[in-house]
Amino acid sequence: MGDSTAAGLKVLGACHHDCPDTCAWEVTVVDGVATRLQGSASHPFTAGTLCPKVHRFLDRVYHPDRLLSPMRRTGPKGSGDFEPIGWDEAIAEVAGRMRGLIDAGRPESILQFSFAGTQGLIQMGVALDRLFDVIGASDIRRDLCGATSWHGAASVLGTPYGIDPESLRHSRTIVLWGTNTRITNRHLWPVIEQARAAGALVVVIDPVRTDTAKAADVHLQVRPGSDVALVLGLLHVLDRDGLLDQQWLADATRGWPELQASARPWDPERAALATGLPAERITWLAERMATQGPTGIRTLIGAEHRFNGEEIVRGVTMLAAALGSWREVGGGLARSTQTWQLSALAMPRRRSGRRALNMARLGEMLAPESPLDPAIELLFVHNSNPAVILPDQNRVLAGLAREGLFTVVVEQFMTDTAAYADIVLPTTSQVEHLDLSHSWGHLYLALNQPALAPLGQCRPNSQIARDLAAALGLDDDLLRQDDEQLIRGLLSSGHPFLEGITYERLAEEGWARLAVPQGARPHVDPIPGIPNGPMRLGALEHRPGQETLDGASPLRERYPLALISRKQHPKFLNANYGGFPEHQPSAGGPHLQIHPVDAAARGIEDGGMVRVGNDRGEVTVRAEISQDVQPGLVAMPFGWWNRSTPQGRAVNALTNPALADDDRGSAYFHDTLVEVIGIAGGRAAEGASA
Ligand SMILES: Nc1nc2c(c(=O)[nH]1)N[C@H]1C(S)=C(S)[C@@H](COP(=O)(O)OP(=O)(O)OC[C@H]3O[C@@H](n4cnc5c(=O)[nH]c(N)nc54)[C@H](O)[C@@H]3O)O[C@H]1N2
Ligand SMILES: Nc1nc2c(c(=O)[nH]1)N[C@H]1C(S)=C(S)[C@@H](COP(=O)(O)OP(=O)(O)OC[C@H]3O[C@@H](n4cnc5c(=O)[nH]c(N)nc54)[C@H](O)[C@@H]3O)O[C@H]1N2
Ligand code: SF4
Ligand SMILES: [Mo]
Repeated sequence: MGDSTAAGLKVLGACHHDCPDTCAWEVTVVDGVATRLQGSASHPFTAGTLCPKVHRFLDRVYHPDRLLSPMRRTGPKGSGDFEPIGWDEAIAEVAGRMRGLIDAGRPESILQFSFAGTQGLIQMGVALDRLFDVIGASDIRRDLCGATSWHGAASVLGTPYGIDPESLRHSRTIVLWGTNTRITNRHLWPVIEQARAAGALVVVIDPVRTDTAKAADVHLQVRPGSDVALVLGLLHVLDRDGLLDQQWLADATRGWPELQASARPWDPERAALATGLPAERITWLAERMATQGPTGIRTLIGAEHRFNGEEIVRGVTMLAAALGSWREVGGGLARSTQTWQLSALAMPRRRSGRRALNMARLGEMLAPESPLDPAIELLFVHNSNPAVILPDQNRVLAGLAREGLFTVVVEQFMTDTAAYADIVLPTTSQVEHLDLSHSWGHLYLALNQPALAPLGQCRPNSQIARDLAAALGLDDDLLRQDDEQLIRGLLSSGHPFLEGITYERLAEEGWARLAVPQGARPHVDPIPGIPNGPMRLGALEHRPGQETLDGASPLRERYPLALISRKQHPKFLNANYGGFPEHQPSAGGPHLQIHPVDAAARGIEDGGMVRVGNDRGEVTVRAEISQDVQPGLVAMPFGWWNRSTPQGRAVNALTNPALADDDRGSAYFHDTLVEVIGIAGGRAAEGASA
C-alpha cells in the first residue's frame, strides 16, 4: 500500500474522473489526515503530474460543502432544503419503497440512472449494477459518451481495438480529429511533443480554434458536422493519385469498391465547398498522410454528438483502414482504449431481460405523458448529474420535479440533481474507498487504495448496494462480497492481457500495464485476445443533421446560429467543478464565443450580456467576441452548474435531445440551432445574478 515514514504514510491510488488519463497518484496521510496528493512519478503516462482540476483534489475531499450525512428533503423539489437523518432510517425508507414496487410486480418502475462520475469499476457500476440487476429494475443505457464512436469504429474493425495511444510517439503525421487533447487528454500531449521533436507534423481537424489547434502545426477549421465530406475528399485524392496500396486493400480490407465509388464524385473542389476548407489543403493532407507515415489518427468523442456522428467516426475509421498505416508502429487509429481494458476483465454478466432505456431520454421518460409501461416511480441516481449533463434540460428538470416520483441521489455534493432528491445518500470520494481504476486513454490498470476512513457518515456506493441488498433480504453471492473480493473477481478472467497482474502486485506497485507489448500492432500482429479479421469498408454518404447550418430544418430561419458546447475549461471535468468558485475562470460566469461578423450583425459587444435561446430554452451569459469560432458557429462551455445563470439553466437547456431511430448512441448535442440577442447596455456585472 505504500511507504510509511516519519513524513507520513504514502498510499497509492488513481484518479477516478471520467478522463482518459487515469493518473496514478500518491496520497500522504499524517494522523489520519490527507496532507498531500501528488502524481505517481513512476507511472509512464502520468509521469508525476496531475492536472489543474485535480492537483488540489484534497480541497474537494475536505470541502465545507461535502455531504456528510443522509438527508431527507423538507422543501419543494429543487429547493435544496433538507434535514439530516440516520442511515438506518434512510436505508429502510429506500428499501421499503423498492420492496413495495417489487412486490406489486413492477420492479421496472424503478430506474437506475448512473454514469461515470467515478471510473473505478466497483464504485462506478459493479456493485450497484448487481443490486438493480437482481431486482430486475429498469437499466439505463450509458450511451451518452463513447457508444456512438464505438459503433462507428466497430462497423469497420469488428471489435474496435485502436492502437495504443502511446505509440503515437512514433508517428510522423498526427491527425487530432475532433479532439482537444491539450484540455481533455493532457497527458497524451507530451507523447505528441516527443513525436514532434522527432519531426512529426500535428494537424487538428476541428470547427473551433481550440487550445490544441493553436498549439498544432496545421489547423483545418472544418464546417461543423462536415467531416464525412472531408473523408470522402481525402479518399478521392488518395484513389485518384494512386496513393493507396492495392495489395493492402485486397489483403486487409473488404468493400473498397463501394467506398471508392462513394468517393469518386468528391473531388477536392466539392469537398472544399462542403467543409469550408481550401481544396489544396485537402489534397495536401491526403498526400501527407499517404507519403509521410506512419500516420496516426487520434479521435475521442468530439464529433460523435451529432446526427451523423456514427458516420463521421465510421468514415474516419475507414480512412485509417484504407491508408493501411497500421503496419507501422505509430500508424492507425488511436481511439478509446476501454475496449482493451474491459475485454480483459471478468466483468459480471448481466441477467437478460431487464429493460434498458437510453439515458438521453430521461426527460421524456419522467414526463407524466410518457408511454413507458410501467412508468418510472422510483429514480435512483448515482455517479451522475442528469440535471446538468443531459440535453433538453428544461424537460429533464420538469421530470425531476414530477410529484409522485421518488428520487434517491447518491452524491458527494448538493448538485443541481441532488436538490431534487427525496433522499440523498452521502458517498465517499476516491481517497476514502478501494477500487480498480481502468482507463480509456492508455493501457494501464491501477489499484486505488483508501487513504482515509470515510468522512462523516459517508459510505462507498458498494456499501450502499450491500446495505440495500441486506434490507431487501436479497440472496446473491456478489452482493455479499466486499470490495477486495469484487476486484479479485474482475482480475480472475485468465485473459492474456492480465498475465502477471495480480491484486498483490497492484497493491504493491499501484499500477500495471496490460500485458501487451509496446509497439504491438492491433489488426496486423496476432495479439492473443484480439480477433483479426478484414476491415470492413463500404459506401459512405455525407448527410448533415437537420439542426445544423447545412441541414433542412425550418428552424434555421429563426435560429440561424449553430451551437457547440464542448469541454473547454481546464479546471472543469464534466459537471464536477462547475459550481466551485475556485475552479471557475477569472473572467466570471459562463460565456458564449461568437464570431466578430455575427456579433456585429447583432450589435453585440465584447463582454456584454446576451440571451442565447431556441424553442427549448434560454440562458443569459457574457459574450466573448472571438475569431476562435467561425461565422455561423457559437460555442458555450459545458460543465457550468445550472445556478450559474439568471435562468437557473446551463447550456443543456438549449441542446438537442434527438437520437438515432434505433435508440442507440448519444444525443445530437452539437446539432443545435440558436439565436443570440444582445441585452441593451447589459454588461457582465449587471446581467449575472448568480
Ligand atoms: N478539462 C476537461 N477534460 C475532460 C473533460 C472535461 O469536461 N474537462 N471531459 C472528459 C470526457 S467525459 C470526455 S468524453 C473527453 C472528451 O474529449 P474530446 O473528445 O477531446 O472533447 P470534446 O470537447 O467533447 O470534443 C472535442 C472537439 O470536438 C469538436 N467538434 C465538435 N463538432 C465537431 C465536428 O463536427 N467535427 C470535428 N472534427 N470536430 C468537432 C469540438 O469543437 C471540440 O473541440 O474529455 C475528458 N476530459
Ligand atoms: N452540452 C454537453 N453536454 C454533455 C457533454 C458535452 O460535451 N456537452 N458531454 C457528455 C459527456 S461526454 C459525458 S461523459 C457526460 C458526463 O456526465 P456525468 O457522468 O453525469 O458527469 P460527471 O460530472 O463526470 O459526474 C457526475 C457526478 O458523479 C459524482 N461522483 C464522483 N465520484 C463519485 C462516487 O464515487 N460515487 C458517487 N455516487 N458519485 C460520484 C460527482 O460528484 C458528480 O456530480 O456529460 C455529457 N453531457
Ligand atoms: S482528471 Fe484526468 S488528467 Fe486530471 S488527474 Fe484525473 S485522470 Fe489525470
Ligand atoms: Mo465523456
